[in-house]
Amino acid sequence: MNYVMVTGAMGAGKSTLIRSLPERGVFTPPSDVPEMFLDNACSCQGLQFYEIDEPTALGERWTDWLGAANAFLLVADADAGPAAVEFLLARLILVSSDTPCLLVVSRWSGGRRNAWQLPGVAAIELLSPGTVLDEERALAQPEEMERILTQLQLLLEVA
Ligand SMILES: Nc1nc2c(ncn2[C@@H]2O[C@H](COP(=O)(O)OP(=O)(O)O)[C@@H](O)[C@H]2O)c(=O)[nH]1
Ligand SMILES: [Mg+2]
Repeated sequence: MNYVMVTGAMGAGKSTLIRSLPERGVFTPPSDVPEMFLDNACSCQGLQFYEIDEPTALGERWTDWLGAANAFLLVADADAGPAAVEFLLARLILVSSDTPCLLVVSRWSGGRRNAWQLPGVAAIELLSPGTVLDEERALAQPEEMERILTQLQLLLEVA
């Protein structure tokens, strides 16, 4: 089973991304990790997605959950800039340097894509501002989600 840890700063767009996955199924927790309360997790196309926000990922208590990931999906807010993800990225590399990291830059409305080519990032996907459902929630475009899922599967195949 392949586990994808969705992480990033608070408000970056992690929950939006998980909510936008097509055909969301039940999450099966990895074995050999302490039982923890996840506020967002699901399966999709054979992948198990779970959200861990930056402050939690930086702490020691969830280290096993970081180690359980077969891929990291690091969500960054385009407006915050690449420097804002460097600290968390360093932590991911420290815990699991062989685990591929897909960087998804959310709310992308154009700019210098190359600036996001950070060390430790295996691939970058840009996610444009999706559809706003209501004041609290947005939803990404299905074609963009397909693109992200394809890239993830690719990274997992070569890993
Ligand atoms: N317009 C727009 N709003 C977004 C987008 N992604 C997230 N948001 C909004 O930003 C807020 C935080 O997003 P959320 O996915 O909950 O972030 P999380 O803290 O990383 O899980 C929510 O109000 C979302 O509706 C986006 O692509 N476009
Ligand atoms: Mg969230």
